[in-house]
Amino acid sequence: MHFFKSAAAIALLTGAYVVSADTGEKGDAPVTENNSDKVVYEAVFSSSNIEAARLNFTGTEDGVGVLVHACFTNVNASQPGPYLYHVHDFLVGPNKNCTSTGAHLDPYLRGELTACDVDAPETCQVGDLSGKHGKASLDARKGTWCTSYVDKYLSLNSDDEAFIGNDRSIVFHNINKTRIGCGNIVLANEMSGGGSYPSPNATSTGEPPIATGGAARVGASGLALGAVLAIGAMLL
Ligand SMILES: [Cu+2]
Repeated sequence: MHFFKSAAAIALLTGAYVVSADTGEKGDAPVTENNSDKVVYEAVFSSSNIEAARLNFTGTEDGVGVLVHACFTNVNASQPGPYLYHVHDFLVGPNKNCTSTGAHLDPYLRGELTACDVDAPETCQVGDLSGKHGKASLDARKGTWCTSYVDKYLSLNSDDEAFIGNDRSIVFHNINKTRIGCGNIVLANEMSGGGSYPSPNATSTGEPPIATGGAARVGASGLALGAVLAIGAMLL
C-alpha cells in the first residue's frame, strides 16, 4: 500500500512540474489537494448590466480541486455574449470599480498571449474559469443560467499560490472583454471539524457531526455546503 501511495505521489509531483510550450514561466498549474468541503467561499454581486451573479467555491470530498457553482441572472441584452468570467487578482474598488481588480489570477505566469486550451486546463491561467469550463451562455440574458464543475487548479488553502481567498475577486465580462460586473470573493463559512461544530446529534463515534448526510438531514439544498442553516437560508 505504501509503495503505491508513494509512487502515486511521485507521479503527481513529476507531472505537476512538466513545462510545456504553452504554459507559464513557472510551469503548469498543479492539481490542488486538501481542499476542505467544509469551507465555503462566495462572490455575490450585481451591476447595471447584470441583475445577479452568485458563485460558490467549496472543497471536495477527496480534497482534490474546488467545486464551483456559478449562476448569472438577467444580463443586459445590449451586452454581447457569450460571457467570460475569471478570478482576478485584487479587490473591487470604490463604487464597484472593476478596473481595480487588476489581471487574472495567474500564479504560474502564463500570461494572455494564447487562449486557454480547454483540453489542457493545467496550462491555462488559474483564474480563467470560463476558459477552462466554458463561457456563460446567452441564456443568462433571460433568467438565470447556472453551471457547476470541479476546477482542479483552484485552492482554498492560504499557503497555496492558487488560493482564491486572499482578497481576490470575480469579474464578469462581455465577449469583448469589457468588465460589466465584479464582486469580491469572501469566506462565507468555515465549519470546524472534530466535533466542535454545534450539533444536537453529535456523538463520540469520531464521525464529523456535520457531513453531507447531515446536510441532507436538515433539508438543505443540493449544495452539500448548505449544512449550516444560516448560510443555507442565505443561499436560498
Ligand atoms: Cu476577467
